[in-house]
Amino acid sequence: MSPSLTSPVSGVRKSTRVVFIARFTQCYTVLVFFSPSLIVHPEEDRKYRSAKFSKPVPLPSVHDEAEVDLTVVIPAYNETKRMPAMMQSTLAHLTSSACSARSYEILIIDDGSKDGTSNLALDLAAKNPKIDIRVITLIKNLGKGGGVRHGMLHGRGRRLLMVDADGASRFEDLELLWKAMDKLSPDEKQASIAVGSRAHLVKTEAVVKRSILRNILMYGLHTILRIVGVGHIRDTQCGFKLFSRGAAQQIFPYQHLATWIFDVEVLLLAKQLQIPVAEVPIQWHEVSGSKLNVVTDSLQMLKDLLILRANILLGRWKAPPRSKR
Ligand SMILES: Nc1nc2c(ncn2[C@@H]2O[C@H](COP(=O)(O)OP(=O)(O)OP(=O)(O)O)[C@@H](O)[C@H]2O)c(=O)[nH]1
Ligand SMILES: *[C@@H]1O[C@H](CO)[C@@H](O)[C@H](O)[C@H]1NC(C)=O
Ligand SMILES: [Mg+2]
Repeated sequence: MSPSLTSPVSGVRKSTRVVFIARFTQCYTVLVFFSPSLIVHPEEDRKYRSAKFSKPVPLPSVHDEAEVDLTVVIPAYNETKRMPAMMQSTLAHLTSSACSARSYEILIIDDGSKDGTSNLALDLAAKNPKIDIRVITLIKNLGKGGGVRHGMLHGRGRRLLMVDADGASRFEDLELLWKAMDKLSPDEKQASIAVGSRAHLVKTEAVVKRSILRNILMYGLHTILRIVGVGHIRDTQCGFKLFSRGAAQQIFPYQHLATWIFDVEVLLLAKQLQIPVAEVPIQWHEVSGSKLNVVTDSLQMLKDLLILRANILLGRWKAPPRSKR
């Protein structure tokens, strides 16, 4: 073939390639600009108060050896109204015969509340001096994901449970998650996860009673989640999830999102690390006073899902496999 025939073609190819690279670089720059970097907490955040210590003392790390069987991580933002009842049922179960063989601690992470949530939590700690209730007061409000992550990184439990402060889940259902995790692996050093699921409630009163808008958004979210890659989990957003210490060590240091979508990131990291996840149907009832703003939080969620998907596709966000550390 004569060069005069081939050169224009390769010239076109070259210029489209240049345009593509330029576009890609632009998109990449925009992504980097909008992506949050790993959360770094100020010194004050890495301390706790309790019935024993009214002055803040340093928190231990999840990378230390476990000291208790269970850590209960409660993210709380403006929760003075809803937390007392939730704590009552939590303590009732933990002090019942079902848990008598289990040592535990409770971490309440007050995410920069404006309503005295920390004081309420400290009162609860003072009233229950035999129970290890630790109150962590974050200086700045980060979002639920930031609160949960912080608790998970500073728990001493062989297993760590995250649970909402509103009491929407039935705390006794911890036993269902516990048994499901026993089946995956009784060894806390092995990474395993058991998540509560409300999928079986979708056609029942508990969910139908929610506003139409919330239900439409729920179905929309599920469609997007399938695209994002967590279609294998039927209910990603349930606020009742149990992690083995091994799983918490491998996942939470690498969690970027502090907002509502953090559950999806955590489950994607688990999938990438091939950590087994059991989904367990649990009881749930809607509690009024939700902190979720349907309109603004939905837009934020959509934005976070795009950021999450793009960062994972490009390999910017990942957790190193255990063997490589
Ligand atoms: N750390 C932290 N926790 C928050 C924030 N907003 C809400 N939470 C906590 O997240 C949990 C769930 O919040 P809810 O307001 O119950 O959310 P919801 O709308 O009921 O959502 P569902 O329970 O999934 O239906 C509670 O423990 C809140 O205190 C926040 O800004 N920071
Ligand atoms: C938290 O409480 C403060 C003060 O009462 C209020 O200004 C703020 O809007 C509350 N935030 C939420 C999400 O309820
Ligand atoms: Mg709730």
